Amino acid sequence: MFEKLKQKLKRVVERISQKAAEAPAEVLPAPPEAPLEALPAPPKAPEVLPPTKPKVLRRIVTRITRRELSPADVEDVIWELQVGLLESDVAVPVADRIIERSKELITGKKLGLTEDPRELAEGALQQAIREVLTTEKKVDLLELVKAKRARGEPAVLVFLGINGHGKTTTVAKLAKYLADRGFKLVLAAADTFRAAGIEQLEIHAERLGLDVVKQKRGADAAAVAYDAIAHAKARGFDVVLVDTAGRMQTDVNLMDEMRKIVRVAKPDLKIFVGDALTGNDAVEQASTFDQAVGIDGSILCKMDADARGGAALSITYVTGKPILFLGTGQHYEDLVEFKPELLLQAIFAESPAER
Ligand SMILES: Nc1nc2c(ncn2[C@@H]2O[C@H](COP(=O)(O)OP(=O)(O)OP(=O)(O)O)[C@@H](O)[C@H]2O)c(=O)[nH]1
Ligand SMILES: [Mg+2]
Repeated sequence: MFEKLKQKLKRVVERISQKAAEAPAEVLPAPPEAPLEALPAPPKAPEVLPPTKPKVLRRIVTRITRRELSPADVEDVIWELQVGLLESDVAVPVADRIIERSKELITGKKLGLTEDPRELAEGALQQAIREVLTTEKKVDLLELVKAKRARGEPAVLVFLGINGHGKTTTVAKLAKYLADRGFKLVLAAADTFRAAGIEQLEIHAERLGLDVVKQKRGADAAAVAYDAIAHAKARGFDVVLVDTAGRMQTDVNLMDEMRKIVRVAKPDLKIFVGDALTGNDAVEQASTFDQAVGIDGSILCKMDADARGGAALSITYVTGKPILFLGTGQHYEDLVEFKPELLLQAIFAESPAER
């Protein structure tokens, strides 16, 4: 993951530190000469030397040796960053934001001679990327489920997205994740549209030993979700996971069906499931689904196969909604709770060959 971006960021850090090394050190101006007649009488030589004032001295030393990168220095280097971000399929507004923030954080920072400009540059890039991966509104799935359980209600999660991007697999992975943590749950086979959509979910339910609520193919998907919620309430279950049909944002009927599912099920979370391999498309799709029903967060699948990482870097900033999990493979356990630091580590960690 992030192969291209990693190389570019490394070069950016290198070049910024070169620039910092070339930047002229700041030199203290000479004190203004006092007019002759105003010269005070020379002080009497003290009998004992006054104690040195290390703080003052240190301040003078650092003032003399401080270097600073100008906006021009950074501008010269930043296009490398821009190329790296765009080649990695980072969405344009996100790339712009990362670049602006990096510039802000790097320029005007004063560096003492002993400070490592590499650390300054890398710290600034990390901070800029961390910011686009962080949302004000957080979603804590386990807390949400526990809070609903305390109220005696099941938490309802609806999974939405384009055909084949990983919804059903993610429902199964998340079902295992929640079951492993002691929650009782039911799956709703609300993909009544695609042939074998119901069977696919049933196979997962059987393997995981879970209940699945279904109707016939072609049935009203919202009714299936409704039944599953009733099933969970009747049995005191904690969570309902609603799998839905894949749909293109251009398919008016299926988009209407999705709105109906949301109206009827009143989910606690509407989760967009995207395919990281589709890069910028996944980000645009998430925005369209957000406009249609207001998503609460995303899960990005197929991160294991994604060399560029652009969708993962962009989707939070563009939608303003957090990534909840990353799908990292085709097994039930290939689901990772998302934290911005995870991606930062993946981007900035040195590969074993570099160490
Ligand atoms: N490598 C990898 N493959 C995944 C991941 N998540 C899902 N897949 C695969 O992607 C394919 C499609 O997954 P599904 O879960 O059927 O996708 P869907 O969104 O439910 O598809 P529709 O029901 O047709 O809309 C399957 O072959 C999955 O095994 C992942 O994180 N990594
Ligand atoms: Mg499916």
